[in-house]
Amino acid sequence: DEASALPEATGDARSFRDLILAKLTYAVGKDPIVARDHDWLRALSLALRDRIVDRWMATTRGVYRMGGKRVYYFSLEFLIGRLLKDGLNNMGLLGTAREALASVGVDLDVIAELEADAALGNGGLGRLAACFMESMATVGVPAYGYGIRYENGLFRQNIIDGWQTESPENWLAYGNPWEFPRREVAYEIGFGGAVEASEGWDGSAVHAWKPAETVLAVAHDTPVVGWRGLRVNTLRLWSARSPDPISLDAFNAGDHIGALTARTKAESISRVLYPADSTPAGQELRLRQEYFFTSASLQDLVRRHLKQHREIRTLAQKAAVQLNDTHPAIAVAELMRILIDIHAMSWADAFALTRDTISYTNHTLLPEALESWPVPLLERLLPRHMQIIYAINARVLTEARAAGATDAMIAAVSIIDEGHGRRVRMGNLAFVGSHKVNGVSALHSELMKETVFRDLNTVFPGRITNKTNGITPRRWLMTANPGLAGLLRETIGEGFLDDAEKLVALEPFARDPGFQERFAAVKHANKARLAKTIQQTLGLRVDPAALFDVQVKRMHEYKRQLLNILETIALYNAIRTHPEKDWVPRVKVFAGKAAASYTSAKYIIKLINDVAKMVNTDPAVRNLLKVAFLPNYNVSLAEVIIPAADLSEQISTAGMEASGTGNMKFALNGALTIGTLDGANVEMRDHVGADNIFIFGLTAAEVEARRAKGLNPRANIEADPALAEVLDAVGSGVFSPADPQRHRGTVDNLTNSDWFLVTDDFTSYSAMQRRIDALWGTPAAWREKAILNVARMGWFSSDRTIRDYSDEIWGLPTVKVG
Ligand code: 26Y
Repeated sequence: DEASALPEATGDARSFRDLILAKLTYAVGKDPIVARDHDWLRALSLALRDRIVDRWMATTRGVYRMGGKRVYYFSLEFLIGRLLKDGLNNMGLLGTAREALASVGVDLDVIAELEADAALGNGGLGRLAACFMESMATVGVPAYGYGIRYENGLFRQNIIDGWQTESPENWLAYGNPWEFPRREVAYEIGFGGAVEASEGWDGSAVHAWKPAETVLAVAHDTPVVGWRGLRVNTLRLWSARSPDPISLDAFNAGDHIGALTARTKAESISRVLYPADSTPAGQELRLRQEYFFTSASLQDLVRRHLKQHREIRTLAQKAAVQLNDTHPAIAVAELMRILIDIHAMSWADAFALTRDTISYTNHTLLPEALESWPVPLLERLLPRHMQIIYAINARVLTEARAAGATDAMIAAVSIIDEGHGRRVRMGNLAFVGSHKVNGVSALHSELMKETVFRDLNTVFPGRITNKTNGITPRRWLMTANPGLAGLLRETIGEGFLDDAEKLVALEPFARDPGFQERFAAVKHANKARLAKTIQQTLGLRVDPAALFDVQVKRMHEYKRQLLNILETIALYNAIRTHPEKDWVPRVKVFAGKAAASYTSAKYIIKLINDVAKMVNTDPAVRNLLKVAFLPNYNVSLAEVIIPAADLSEQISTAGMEASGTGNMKFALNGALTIGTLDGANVEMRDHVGADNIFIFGLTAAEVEARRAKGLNPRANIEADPALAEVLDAVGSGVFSPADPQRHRGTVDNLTNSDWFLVTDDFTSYSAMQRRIDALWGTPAAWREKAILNVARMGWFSSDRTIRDYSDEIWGLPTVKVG
């Protein structure tokens, strides 16, 4: 019969199969003979969760007994993606689960694809938080991630006739097998109302905030398992609930909708992720989200501390709060409020304790991305916090004066921006309330000292420190690229699994023809898989033998997808004019979401799709060039695209990309990088060697100098006939014949202002692409460089980053794994 044709599970796989079957029966409520793929996915996830929970309890108990310091990572975003394969891999159960499922006729890879992609973040900052959570569990940092359990994460991007449209993403539609709702862990979060001042026993002023409105924050815990399952930490996400589910008075009076408005308003706080990652929303709901999760998290950790240690004064010895950008910066005022108003601490003691507890990571220098809130809004929503902010500011400014600050410096270090209708600068608040403030790459941290925080750095020297970003090699190498991970294991042994820097052992194989062949075969298989995805989603056939040239990331003018597509057009023109040359076949892959309101970024998406339409169907191109814009870029799609790339595009205007982390993922997977000296690209060049990365374009200093003296895009265009031809074509509607004016605005903007220096860097970018073509013609030389990239990228493991934070910011010991 059919069942006997299935492979027999043995050993561990047999007991795991039994656990899966028990979950299917008793938790999912399905008989195996009628179970569908989603049922199997749920059963498997619950079975894995059981195994994780055993370790979770052991870890949590151990941490409690040790009585040591815990890290609290406060982030409005956690871009986690799928958890099944990564969890299985870290628990050492990937093979076991595959065999267990095969024995009941189910394909692990098929059901794993059904898991929702948890997109509770926009891009780099949110994904960094997810990598950090995994690395903290791996290196033995007892940590809690704190954030919001958005019901709807980042929007789904649809491409309709080449235009982006957005629709809601419903990641909870099939339930979430990983989380544990903790209805008993609920905190009251106040908004509005007034502050009552009275006299304390010693004559000092006592402040009591009486909020007008209260929302409940309910905890949902997800275990986060580290490599080899040695430690499991907790991601605690807050969901907003109304204390009054319904207004019965309104209901009884016949107002059935009005009876629910208070509830709807309260619950809207955790409804949806703000989908912008550079222009602050500036809206009240966003500020509510920020305060909601920050207050709940601080209440939670203070309660945990007091329960165990009984004494609030030791908080900084037992808790390190890391602020992921300014989004939770209100924590400075909220912790002060808790210490002073609730625990009756003196101002000086409270401020010292706050500063010793909190530290802050900055992720951007873009002035328009720095959060600031209008004073009247903060005053209305959080009146007590506004008082505390004024009081902090007065003391900081006094300190600054004493240190010899000029009026200009005072204006710059002030938490209140008096220049733009009185606003609270959240970056300054976070800075003065932290013992350490870090940037995310060496260049970015230096620029922080010279630009946004120049004067704060003078008043508080030594506070700014660098912690170069990293990525978890478990998800981004082992899970995403099992072919490469397997080859590496056979070649250099298992050491690199526990310590990514051991990848250097690969260096001696870089020129080995046999190894090169096997390395290339893995890459080819990954490219064939991506080619299949491209065929399925776009109906476009691409050749896995072509050079796969990839730019995937959020759509932003400073990331310069426009530079890439303009150069693609130049290449298209050149192929048509010189069909006799031996062009390197290329596939240009793009993916990325634009914020819904970011019009110019949406036009760039449309331009890429317009170009794709023409190039992909032009017989004169003879398949030498294909352009693919893959819709709905997310973590799961990244896991397919990145291992398949030959060339990684990291071409931001120098000085504007704080770090980048996609750059690291590509290089670790054996892509060569074409990039500017921006963010972590600089350190990547130092590690992989200048011969193994293609650096072009202006430096950050040169960009600054050109902007200072005035940009001259017209001169740039005149000096490069190929560029002039491209802009003429785009501007006159060659790629948009039905609407010739469509891309006029994009071209005019480049010609007249070009803030991102696309025309300044075009010529050197284009020249570098032709050098890359030449190298591609010598496969042995290309492969050698690619292998050296893999060998030398270990330092960019987020395990290293977390050890740096532990040593230099949190004051925590870490463990070696394996
Ligand atoms: C204020 C609000 C609109 C906002 C929301 C999200 C502002 C910024 C963001 C997200 C920023 C972000 O993702 N920044 C990226 O952080 C990465 C991790 O450090 C860096 O690698 C990357 O260069 C930086 O752009």
